[in-house]
Amino acid sequence: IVGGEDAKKGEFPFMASIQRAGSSGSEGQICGGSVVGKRWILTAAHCTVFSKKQVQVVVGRTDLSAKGGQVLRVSGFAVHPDYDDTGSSDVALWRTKKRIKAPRIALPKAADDALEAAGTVLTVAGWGVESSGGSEAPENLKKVDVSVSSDLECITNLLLGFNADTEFCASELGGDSCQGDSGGPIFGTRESGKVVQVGVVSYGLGCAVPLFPGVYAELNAPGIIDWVRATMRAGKKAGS
Ligand code: 4AZ
Repeated sequence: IVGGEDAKKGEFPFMASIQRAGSSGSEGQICGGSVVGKRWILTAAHCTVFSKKQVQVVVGRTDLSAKGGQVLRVSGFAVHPDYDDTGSSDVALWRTKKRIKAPRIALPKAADDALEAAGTVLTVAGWGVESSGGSEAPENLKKVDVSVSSDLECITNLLLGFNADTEFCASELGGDSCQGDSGGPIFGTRESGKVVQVGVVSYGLGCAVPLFPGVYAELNAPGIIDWVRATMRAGKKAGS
């Protein structure tokens, strides 16, 4: 996360860190994720670059170098069938071997489309680097507020393959998601006060580059949320 600030301990209990198996602290951090089911972690398709034996998921920790929380191995991945090399439909689900002892974040309903309107302020959290091309990732979870971009504000991302049907953009002057935040959630708050995940950190041209808002996979896009729900319903048959 570029800009923003440290998350407080326990502030985002649904956050997951996806890491190389056997690593400790932020050293093996690959991607972010979110707890969406008893055994399911939602992340980006482009985060499934290692085999299931090479990864672990850490939940229940704000400071990755601290003790506590839960370290889980995964029994399989399911990658969205429409994921392609332009980065469209960049969502995947990882099934954990054991039940996850952390609360889940709510997935969006149709009415939550309102949270994707241009100008809406959403929050993105992660353990990614703090500047474009940065090498050292923080141990403590960070968060930053970003505003949903209009289609016009996002037009520069067409150069990168932006697909307005399944993705949205969001930005903040001096603030953005960045490398290592991929797969993590961007979320907003319903009028009721309930936190709901709106998207998944996907890609961008650098981080916090003016005129290039960060790009997020849009959970409420046709074919995305349905696939997430159907995959979880299919249970352990999903993933490989
Ligand atoms: C990355 O490399 C990455 N600012 C993720 C998000 C953004 C840029 C890069 C968006 O994983």
